[in-house]
Amino acid sequence: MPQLYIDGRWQDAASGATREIHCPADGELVATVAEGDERDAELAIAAARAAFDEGTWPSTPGPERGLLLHRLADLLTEEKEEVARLEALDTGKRMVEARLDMDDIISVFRHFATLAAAEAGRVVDPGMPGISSRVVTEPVGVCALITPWNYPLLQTSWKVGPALAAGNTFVLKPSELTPSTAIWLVDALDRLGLPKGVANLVLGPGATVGATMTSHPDVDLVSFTGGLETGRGIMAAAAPTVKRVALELGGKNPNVIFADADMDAAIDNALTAVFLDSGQVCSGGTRLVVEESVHDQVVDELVRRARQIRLGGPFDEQAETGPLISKQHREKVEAYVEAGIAEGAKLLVGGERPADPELDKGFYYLPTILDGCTSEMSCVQDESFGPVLTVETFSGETREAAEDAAVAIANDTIYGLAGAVWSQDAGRAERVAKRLRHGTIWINDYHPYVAGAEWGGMKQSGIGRELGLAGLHEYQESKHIWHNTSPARAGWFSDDQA
Ligand code: TXE
Repeated sequence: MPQLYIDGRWQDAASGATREIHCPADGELVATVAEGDERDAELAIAAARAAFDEGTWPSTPGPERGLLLHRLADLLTEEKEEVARLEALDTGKRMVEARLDMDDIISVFRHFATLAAAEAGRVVDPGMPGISSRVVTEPVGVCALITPWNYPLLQTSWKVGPALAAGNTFVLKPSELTPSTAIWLVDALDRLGLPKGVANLVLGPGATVGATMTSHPDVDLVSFTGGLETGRGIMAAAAPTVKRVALELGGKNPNVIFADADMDAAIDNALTAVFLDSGQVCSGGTRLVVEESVHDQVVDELVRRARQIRLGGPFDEQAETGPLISKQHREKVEAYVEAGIAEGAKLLVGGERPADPELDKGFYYLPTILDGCTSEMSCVQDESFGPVLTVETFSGETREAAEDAAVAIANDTIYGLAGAVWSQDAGRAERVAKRLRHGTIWINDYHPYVAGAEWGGMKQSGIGRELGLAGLHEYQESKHIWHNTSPARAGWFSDDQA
């Protein structure tokens, strides 16, 4: 079956090229999909442009757009098990995680469905008789949506949900490694009767399909989630035509544990923070920043627990986390750990592939902890995107000095996506949370999020916000309409004829 979806039609790549998708857990062939290039991207952009300029979707009333998103959520609810299976096979993640992702995606579509129906604009009172002034929102236009491989459909829903809610048309390019659930998504939109040209799907490499989408003059907005280097390139590619750009570029997220924390909860959550999904989470708590007086207690327990983490594929019910996405990615993580050790970090556990021969066919890597780290080390500053925890220690003579020391370490990064603070002193936890320069802060928790709250990064973690209200506004233009109901001469220039 062809898998590019352009102008309401399924088609093969113009070149006829295909790509094999293999499960990272065991190397099994999962699918063979079309591999598009610049020509396919051009066709898709033209279809999205025409659907925006001449089609009905941008002017479809908000409640109707919301209804379509509710029906999409219903369809995903019905087909959840199959879609979770597609996601698990492409990514290698466990079914239990893929099912949770589906629940999150359903709530994301419902969130934007509700916002689409509620969007009302606002009236401004200029204080002048006969003048009505109001601010209305309109869709931005053609959106280029580019997504990564770690949470393929979830990250897509954060973009497709608001893009459709606001009345835009789009071209979607998922990661070339994980296309299956994007194919399901556009097929679902087709079955729900979305007008042709509104949703378009082009599979293929970033360097060709992605580059066309981010530089093409007919694209109005680029929303990208992925790596920092790619994000910098996309911003530059979008600059000549001054596109709107929304970027989510990962993080180097501090998990700060004070000595007065609930230790049992803090330690258990520190494991989830970094080792969930093998560390392939942009908001993962990869930097443990722990008060010196409890360092040994915390780190000894983390090492003991990390040794017990069971690795396995999507359908292994005993597994607690899965493989890395690819051979290249595992090599990158290995190089990162080696560099950390060379710079003086102390390897406490992991640092190698598992010995279990059953895991040989997958890209597995053991949960790894590096102690004695400092801010200058590359393993502390660079994103590994793997199951690697670095440990830094702080102390202070006084309560304030300890807080200052923790905050200084936690903010010493070019990133600013997420972080956590653990303390049973609510005042301290709030003070520190306020001072952390990261877009999401958990207090005495790690990882949960809700579709109603904004998500995104400060500093080089990105531009703009997804989810919440701001996540819809990224996809909207504001227009001010000034209406004079009693037109009269401006009277500014003299009129000799009068
Ligand atoms: O991501 P890329 P990669 C981080 C993580 C990882 C690193 C590299 O640190 O190790 O990024 O991963 C498309 N124009 N994150 O190489 O390249 C590409 O096809 C337009 C963090 O897999 O950023 C894919 O669809 N598009 C992250 C998407 O960009 C281009 C999640 C992401 O790929 C392009 C994943 C180009 N020139 C990795 N080049 C997060 N923030 O959650 C590539 N792409």
